Amino acid sequence: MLGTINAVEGGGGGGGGATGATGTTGGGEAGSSVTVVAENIAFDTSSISLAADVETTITLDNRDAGIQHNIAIYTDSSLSEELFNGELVTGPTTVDYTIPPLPAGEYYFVCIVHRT
Ligand SMILES: [Cu+2]
Repeated sequence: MLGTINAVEGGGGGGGGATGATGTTGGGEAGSSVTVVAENIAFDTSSISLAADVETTITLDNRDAGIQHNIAIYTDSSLSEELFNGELVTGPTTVDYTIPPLPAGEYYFVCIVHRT
């Protein structure tokens, strides 16, 4: 259960920075909140977009009865540097995680129970 987070500067029309605005095709509009569904030990998406530099909310909809999931955020796919680690919740339930502001860039999210 591994996915990527694109933190993009919101407000549209932000100046193209040194990183270049290569845009993610098919990526949704970045917002201040997003919902991720966990079902059958899998997330319903492998890529989410969040607004950069502001506090955001990720809602986890855990539909797996009796199974614990959460969302943790890391700077790279080796999951060595943790930026956020949400509380584990046992499904079926939903939980809102308040995510601290993330600088624009790419991050990785996982369920720590089901990292692989
Ligand atoms: Cu899990």
